[in-house]
Amino acid sequence: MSFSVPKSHPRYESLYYRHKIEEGFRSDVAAAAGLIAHGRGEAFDYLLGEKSSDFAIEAQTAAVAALLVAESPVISVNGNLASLVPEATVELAELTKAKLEINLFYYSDNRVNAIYKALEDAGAKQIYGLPEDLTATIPEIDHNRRKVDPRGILIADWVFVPLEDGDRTQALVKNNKKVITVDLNPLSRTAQSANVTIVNNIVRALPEMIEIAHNLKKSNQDLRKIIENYNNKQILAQSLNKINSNLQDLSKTISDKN
Ligand code: PTJ
Repeated sequence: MSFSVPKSHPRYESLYYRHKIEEGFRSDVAAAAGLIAHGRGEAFDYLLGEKSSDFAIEAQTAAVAALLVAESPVISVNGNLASLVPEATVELAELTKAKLEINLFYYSDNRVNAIYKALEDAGAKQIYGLPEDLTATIPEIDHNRRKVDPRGILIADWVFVPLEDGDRTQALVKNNKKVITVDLNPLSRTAQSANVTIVNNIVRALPEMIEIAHNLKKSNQDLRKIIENYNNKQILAQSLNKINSNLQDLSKTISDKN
């Protein structure tokens, strides 16, 4: 199914990414529930003004600094991520020397293989988490996501889990791992329990993180200081304030029209 919406359409970008997630669903990359998750993300993005806010850029900078200083960073790939931004995911992994591991909530061998192909087509050279490699477990997780690759998430110090369900983030934190997430819903359990929460749309966050990685690698900034000075609770509070102020501005605009 080709995408035929003209670029002049006022909601072009939103429709384009809807199409990507739909395509992902048709090719087994995204789960059916991934479509629902995407819609929820869209609703929060609307409330956030569909822009990268300062608090998102700050979290993205801390996240990239963490991936660059990590001893064994891993980017965990699910169906939504692989449908929406496979190339940017692979590029960020290369820049930060993070491993790519497929890890699914709605597990099936078919979906793992479809995501493997999407990442390979996007240029990935090494991909962890194939069905035969899931020989280790994260004990605190009581669903499919407990099965991990012993060379990847099991031994990671920093794990990047974009667009994630809540249980696993909490379990990873309990297992002494530091967790970075991208989640447009600042109230989700993942957003609340991660060490670095990027409240932004993944389609903006990843390209911006790639740019940040290039800049940080060129600069002589102290990356550990960036991480030390980062306060995730403040970032979450700022994101809620942003939603609040956007709503107040919108309601004022509407009432001023009367
Ligand atoms: O591919 P699988 O089987 O691993 O399943 C993936 C999904 C996303 C279906 C699964 O992890 C899930 O059910 O996740 P949740 O609990 O719906 O959480 C996903 C979170 O991502 C929600 O809080 C959404 O608001 C958020 N989200 C959705 N789309 C975006 C997003 N955040 C940032 N950018 C988006 N484009």
